[in-house]
Amino acid sequence: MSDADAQKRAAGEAAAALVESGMVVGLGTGSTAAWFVKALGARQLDVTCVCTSEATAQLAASLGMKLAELGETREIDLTVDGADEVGPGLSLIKGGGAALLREKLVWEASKRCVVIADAAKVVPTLGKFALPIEVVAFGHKTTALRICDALSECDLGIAPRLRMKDGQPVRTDGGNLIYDAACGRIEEPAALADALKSVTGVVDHGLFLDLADQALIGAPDGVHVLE
Ligand code: ABF
Repeated sequence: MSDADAQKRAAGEAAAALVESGMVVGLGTGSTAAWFVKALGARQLDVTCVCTSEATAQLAASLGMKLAELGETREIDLTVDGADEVGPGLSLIKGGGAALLREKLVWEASKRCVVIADAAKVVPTLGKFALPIEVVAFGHKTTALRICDALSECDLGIAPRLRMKDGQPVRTDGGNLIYDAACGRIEEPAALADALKSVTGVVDHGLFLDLADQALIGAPDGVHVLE
């Protein structure tokens, strides 16, 4: 197991210890979140889980965990999820796993959100990881041109790239497409978030601002808590 994997596992297992019987729990997506799901499943608590992706739902179901659709339970008590970058004030870039929309919907329906990550994800400024932007498939190339304009208005003169896999555009669980914008440095995340959401055809983006209550960061000397 690599150092990063060991750190992801430690963070995931630490987050699983936060869960109490009777809770409604949001389950994140990605390899770090998978460690959390496995550790939670092993505890065999009486919890109801709301998943942020089909992949997570399959993993949770395979572990015999009780699942419910978003909106079919009382308010979610705690959501635990990974991230691609953890920046100042627990600002995040998410969406590397193409699950950002369902993730953000679950996060915004949760009383408390805890992000789990390995140490390399912690950055002084967001943006080195290309910002995922989810767009509807219809007319996506024209939407990408308008995204360019929005980025330019934020002094980010870069062109977003359609995310591809095996020669085909990546589709989200909801059937949308993902464009990735290699911003480099995002000095004004809130302004960029507003600009992107104003673009017709953009469903959402991977900037998670003022949504994380705490971060559990796996590091060589243990798990650090950021708040
Ligand atoms: C998911 O976790 C995504 O939003 C994010 O891209 C991913 C991070 O993946 P990993 O935990 O595998 O590094 O929530």
